Amino acid sequence: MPGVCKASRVSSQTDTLSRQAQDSPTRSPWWIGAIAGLASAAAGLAIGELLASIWTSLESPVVSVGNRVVDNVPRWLKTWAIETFGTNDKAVLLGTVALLLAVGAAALGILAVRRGIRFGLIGIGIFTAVGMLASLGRGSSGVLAPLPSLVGGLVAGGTLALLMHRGNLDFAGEQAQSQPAQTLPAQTPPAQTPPAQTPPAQSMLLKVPNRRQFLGTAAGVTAGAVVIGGAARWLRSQGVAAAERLKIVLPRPTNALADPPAAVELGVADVSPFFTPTSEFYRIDTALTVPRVDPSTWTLEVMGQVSTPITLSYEQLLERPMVEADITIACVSNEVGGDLIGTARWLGCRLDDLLKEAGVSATADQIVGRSVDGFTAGFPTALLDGRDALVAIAMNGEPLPAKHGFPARLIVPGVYGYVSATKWLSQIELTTFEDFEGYWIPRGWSVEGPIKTQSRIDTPRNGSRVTAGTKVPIAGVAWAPIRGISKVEVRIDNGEWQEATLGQEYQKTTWRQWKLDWTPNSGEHKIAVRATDGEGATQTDQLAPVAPDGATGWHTITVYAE
Ligand SMILES: Nc1nc2c(c(=O)[nH]1)N[C@H]1C(S)=C(S)[C@@H](COP(=O)(O)O)O[C@H]1N2
Ligand SMILES: [Mo]
Repeated sequence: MPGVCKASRVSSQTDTLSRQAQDSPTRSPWWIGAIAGLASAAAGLAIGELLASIWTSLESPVVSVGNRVVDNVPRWLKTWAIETFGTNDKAVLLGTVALLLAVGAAALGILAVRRGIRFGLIGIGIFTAVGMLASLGRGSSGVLAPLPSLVGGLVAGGTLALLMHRGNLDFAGEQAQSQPAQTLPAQTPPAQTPPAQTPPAQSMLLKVPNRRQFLGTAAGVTAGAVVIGGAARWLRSQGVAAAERLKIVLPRPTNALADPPAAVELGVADVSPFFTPTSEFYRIDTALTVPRVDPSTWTLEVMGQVSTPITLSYEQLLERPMVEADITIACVSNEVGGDLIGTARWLGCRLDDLLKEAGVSATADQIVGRSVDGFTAGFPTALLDGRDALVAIAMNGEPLPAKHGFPARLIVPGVYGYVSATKWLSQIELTTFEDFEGYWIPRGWSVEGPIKTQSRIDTPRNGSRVTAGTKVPIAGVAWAPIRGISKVEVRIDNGEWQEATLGQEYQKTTWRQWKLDWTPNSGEHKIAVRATDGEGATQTDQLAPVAPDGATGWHTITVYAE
């Protein structure tokens, strides 16, 4: 290797000669190309991340591509991803995008080293174009949106050129193509031309790959990318900290609710608590990275078919009369027995008051919430029938966490989140169903999404073992907001339906705990549950998938008593 190093410090006048005096293969091993490609991609991506963390309205290229995937995946694939990866679906998607990018980058690097740099540059150009196009989707920040991909692409291309130059790889392709005969000497048995016998003068004429210099530069570039990427992450986390440091003092509600009666809980271990702790509250949204909204510049606009459009700052919103309401919200993608549901004490201003002030035109029949990231969800104006629909700013006594919609979101009792619960709310638009479709509607989900009556067995767990001959509580939750729950029944092994004990009646907008004591005989048992809502309608046994408007069927489990 040291000899090779010296060989690279050859003066340019010998270059022409060196091409003819070629006596070692110019073909670099594949991994040299892979490293060149990966290091170039890392440099480009790090710069893209950095730009996106400095201008928080810009998306990083990976996130842009991921977001366009999210927006365009077919319904079955989305359902499958939620089923398979649960709330990790986002990490899986971003990981997949990153992996494909890495494979592509390595392949381009190999191509560049073997066939010439222009192939690598064309490839980088294609990746850059994809990133730029992807940045133009929902919630795009306008003409600047493609900037992280564009600059990242230029940096990646420049890095590739630099690496190939430093490694003396930039002629390899030409030589290999234009003078194939030069590879012939390599086929000569080494014994006949041992390296030691090569005259020094001749080896100095070679323009041969310089591995040490190449690897040194690649290591430097990679270290730089890691540092820049780390700085980008840190910058982003500072943004969050800034919002949290604001130490928001929550306004007092005008209707301060007492705690729910203790008897809403039945004291059975392993049953969902009445209030879902915020840290365990399910999270579902299309946002690959949680929008970090600065409350000092954020505004909420009420516009569209209204007589007096309103714009509120965060401070002004907090000055409005605030009410508390205990509401169970659920996701339409919740399978029978699933856990995409939770109950919280929400604090917010009443949507009906706000809209009264704005003066909704008689022509409007849809209320659309729009998020800072472009997500939209719409529900009928008819839902403002006195129920506690809120522009919520807090849950369970704390300002909304970023992932649950800080600084404000909509909460509408009785309808699934995808038509109502817009997080990171920036606009409330009054429009018509004819004129506008919310985010999920063109993707095949139902226009209206009333929450279906459901019940779930929390304990015992499906497939678990229980002790025969001892008392085993069967317990869980049932919900039918805003109709309320009037009865829950349990059926064991196709026996009679037995009425369960219910947690104390509290509010129709929340779920109810239920339990039934059971003393199993040894053997396998099937347990099913069904609820009856406050209007006397019993949950259907008809199985329906989550799409297009929510799953139905009885949650049924199998346990083994021994
Ligand atoms: N901005 C935004 N708001 C959104 C969504 C979204 O994708 N983007 N998803 C909705 C859906 S489908 C549901 S079920 C609820 C979930 O709210 P949570 O994550 O706070 O539980 O948020 C709703 N609000
Ligand atoms: Mo949802």
